[in-house]
Amino acid sequence: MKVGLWSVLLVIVFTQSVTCNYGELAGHQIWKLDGKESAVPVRLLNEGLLDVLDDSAQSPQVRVAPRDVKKVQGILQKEGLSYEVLVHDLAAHFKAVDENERRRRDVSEDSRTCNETYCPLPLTEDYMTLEQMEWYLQELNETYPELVSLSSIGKSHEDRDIWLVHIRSDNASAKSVWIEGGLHAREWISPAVSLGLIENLVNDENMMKNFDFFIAPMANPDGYEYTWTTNRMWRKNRRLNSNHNCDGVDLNRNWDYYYGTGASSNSCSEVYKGTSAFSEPETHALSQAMEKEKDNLILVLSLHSYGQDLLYPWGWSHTVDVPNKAELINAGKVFANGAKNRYGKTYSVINSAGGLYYASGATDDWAYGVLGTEYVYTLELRDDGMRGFKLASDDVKPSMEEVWDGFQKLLEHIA
Ligand code: 0X9
Ligand code: ZN
Repeated sequence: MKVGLWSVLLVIVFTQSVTCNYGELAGHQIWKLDGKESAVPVRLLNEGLLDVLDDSAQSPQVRVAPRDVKKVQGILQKEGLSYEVLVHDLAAHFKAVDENERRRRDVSEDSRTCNETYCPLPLTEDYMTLEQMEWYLQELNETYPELVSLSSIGKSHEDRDIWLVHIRSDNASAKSVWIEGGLHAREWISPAVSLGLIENLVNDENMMKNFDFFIAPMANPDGYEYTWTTNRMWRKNRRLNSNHNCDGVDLNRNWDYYYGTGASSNSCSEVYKGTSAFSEPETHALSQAMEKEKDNLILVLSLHSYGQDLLYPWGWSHTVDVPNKAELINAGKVFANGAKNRYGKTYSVINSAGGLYYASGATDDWAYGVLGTEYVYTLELRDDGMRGFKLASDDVKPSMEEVWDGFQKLLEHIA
């Protein structure tokens, strides 16, 4: 009897702890819009009226908060755009998805809990909490003292460390590769794949012959923590803006290159650019650390989700081409072919602004335009829209594997 009661309580505690990050999403709807060519979704995104989830798809999917449903309906009607409601209540939808996942995997809260001496590190099997990631990085540092150095390159708005992993080459003329993960909080697959790349790299001597690697797997720790505790769909950092109804800055609109031309000045927007370029401690820390390596950098890869696209610059303009556009497409296809081999997933090589949407102040444009790095991409990871940001944990391992495959081919090509 006692055992029975405990199991009921444990299930309740577990269910509550994994679903409390949906509270703010009650009544939020997901709509599929007609009209890929329309500029309306991005206009409404800038105005803070909706959240564009995947604009590369044939029919863009957007999230609309209950307070904005009527207003957005009216605007779409006026613009002659139709839509279909895919999800009526995102909180209820996510709970149902979790319930299925829980039945399938029988995850226990123990698999997430660290104590002073032990921390479970699922790595390829599940998304890790921030605590688990930090534990993993410390262990990595201790296990490979010759090869790896771990340093904090700065602090987030809420005073968390932004970690940089340096995996050293013993070749003095090696070029450097920079990988950024987790800039957008809800894109959980991004830090997961970044850690997967680290794990593969430290076990592969070949790659170190030609390249030095700098990897910041968790560029937005406050936002990530917030997606675990409070709002699973949080994208921005945790800056408290002067308008307290709407906090956060989009860290991929805050870099100092064509800052503000394709971003929002409205703090309620998911693409709010902040008060000035590099106003945010996270982008400030990342850019300073990148500057130090700039003379040697050959590749900058910023990991995001979702869409399965490899985006090349520019993002600030779709009429101006980068000088080495043909080679970026060529090398991008080498990545995509490599990534397709194992599981048949297609990654499309497209221009940021033309193929996705016009947006400035992102890591990629800054690395290309200011640092002058030759190969620069934003990689939008799995999936193609079925699960979106709520990608199941059984996608973690195959995502890591296919990106590793593509990444190796890309580096062979660059070398
Ligand atoms: O909008 C973004 O910041 C990226 N897409 S995401 O869905 N992960 O938010 C794409 C950024 C592409 N690069 C530029 N526009 N410069
Ligand atoms: Zn992103």
